[in-house]
Amino acid sequence: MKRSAVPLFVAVLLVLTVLAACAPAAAPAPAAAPAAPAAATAKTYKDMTLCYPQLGAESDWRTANTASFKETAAKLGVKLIFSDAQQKQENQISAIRACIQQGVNVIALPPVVETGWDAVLTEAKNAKIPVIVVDRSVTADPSLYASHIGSDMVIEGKRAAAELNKLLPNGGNVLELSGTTGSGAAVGRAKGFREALNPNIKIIDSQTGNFTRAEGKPVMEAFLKKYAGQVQGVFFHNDDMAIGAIEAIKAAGIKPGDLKMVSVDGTRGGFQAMIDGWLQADVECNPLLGPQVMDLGLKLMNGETIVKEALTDESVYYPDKAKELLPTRKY
Ligand code: GYE
Repeated sequence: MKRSAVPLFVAVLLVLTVLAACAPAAAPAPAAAPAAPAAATAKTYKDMTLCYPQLGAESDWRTANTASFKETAAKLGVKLIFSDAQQKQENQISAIRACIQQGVNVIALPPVVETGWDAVLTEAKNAKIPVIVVDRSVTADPSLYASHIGSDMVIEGKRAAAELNKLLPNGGNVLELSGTTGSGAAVGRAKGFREALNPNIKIIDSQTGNFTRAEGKPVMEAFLKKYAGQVQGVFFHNDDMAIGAIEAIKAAGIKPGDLKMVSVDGTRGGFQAMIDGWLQADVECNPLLGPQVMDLGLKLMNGETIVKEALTDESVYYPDKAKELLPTRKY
């Protein structure tokens, strides 16, 4: 051991000297680490935990909306914290509080009703968690949320009125099956409908069917008993209530087209009701909001400014194209 130690030392020294001689002479040490380009530090979808306290599972629209969030999150690698509030605001509020506790990056809130959000939105703001209001609107001060993305419910109501104006050129009596009381969707649709309806068309009654088939049917049954022979048209705030009501209408012996009927959503069920002659028009309301919300969420995480109000581009569907379009419908 002792004898070989010296030659080995000499050999190592020799190798090091040769290496030093071969090394490029003027390789200046970088003065300072260059600033990392923005893209390298930017957050990606994989960094995002998104809270989505869904309001319920009351309609086909809602089912499609839920699927859009779940599928988009899975595709992009976003961690989704999903819950179903069963149409109860207090459940949505507790779900939001749980998400604040967990320190999520973004909360996307589809509010079941418009009012009563100030306290929990303030809590989120204090915790520095941005909230994107999705689908229905809130009455809270806009400084309490980052953005609202969804449909213009007033325009949808106006579109429905324009259809009934065409369907009942000589006027008449119409009924309204409205959505969940106090929801942005029901408030907006009712408002737009009244603003655009011709003065010769009278809304003789309006009752809520809570956006469900189960509640739409008995409301229609009661209407048909009360107003037998006095009604020419119906405005449904969504397709599910229309589908429930159509059962009651059929049972009453009324034939397709006897009543002029217009609905909102443009679900497959609504398309089938147009094909079967029950609905004369279906105002589109697009539930596939997952991609847009996650895009806005990511922008917020990266400190970018986003639009305060993003309204979905929508149209009206009619029976003449319903058969052709039904197979292409995604919800
Ligand atoms: O029209 C209805 C659902 O808020 C736009 O809620 C949404 C409405 C939709 O239950 O079907």
